[in-house]
Amino acid sequence: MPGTFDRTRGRALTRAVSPDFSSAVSNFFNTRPPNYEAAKGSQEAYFAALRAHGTEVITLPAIPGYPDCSFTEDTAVIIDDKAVIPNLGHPSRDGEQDSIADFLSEDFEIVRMPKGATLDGGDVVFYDDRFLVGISTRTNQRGAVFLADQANKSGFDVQLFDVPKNTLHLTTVCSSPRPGTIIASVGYLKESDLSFAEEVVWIPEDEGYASNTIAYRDRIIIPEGYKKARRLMLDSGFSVTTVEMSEFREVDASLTCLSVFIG
Ligand code: CIR
Repeated sequence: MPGTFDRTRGRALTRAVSPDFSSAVSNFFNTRPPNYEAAKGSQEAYFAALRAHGTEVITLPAIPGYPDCSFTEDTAVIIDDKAVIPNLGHPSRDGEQDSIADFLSEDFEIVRMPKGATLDGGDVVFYDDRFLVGISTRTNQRGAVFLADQANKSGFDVQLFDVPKNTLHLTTVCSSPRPGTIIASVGYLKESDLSFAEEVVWIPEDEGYASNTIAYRDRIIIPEGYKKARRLMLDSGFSVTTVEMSEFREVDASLTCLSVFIG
């Protein structure tokens, strides 16, 4: 069973936007109250973009009382035939993972994290032979080490990062769209952090939100409205699709947050 790491992106596990979306956690961007209807429209456009690239989109219903439940990336990390189910790092979100675990138990061995360890899947990026794992306000040392141990057992290396305090997750400031390539935001990660990568595409800090991408070989999805980032992607040989993400940005969420790829 292939996982996120092989970039097949055959199936995406997603969840409908919560009707309580206006109460979603927002610790960083937060310039205005988020709008439920607009977020629903954005999510539809996002699903259409995934489908246009060949992904089957599976959408679970929203969970009452969990305004952030559409950010399924945080609720599971797929490593080969295992699904590591974390304890989410924000108390208002812990619990979202339970029905995800039920769903995934059909196809994956479920590995639960011990009490006291926390991790959001948004702190995990797969790069070729290794998992990059961020320690952040959501992912604690125990959570990162637990994930690292699971990845090592499956034969993958792990590189730990300290996620800068002025951003939410590792995926907020970098992604690996194709083998050998990392896209990273200036001002958050340093060249020395990424010396293992064959190619790093640096996105200017004022467009750093566009360092979070989803790609299918040389076809990449980026958020709408980031002209410099778009130019850089084209120059790096990608064809580009954009999705309007401003509603999700208000609550610190990026493109990858809206899915966990499960095959
Ligand atoms: C939160 O603060 O948890 C949500 N409002 C946003 C989560 C974004 N998820 C992600 O980056 N993987």
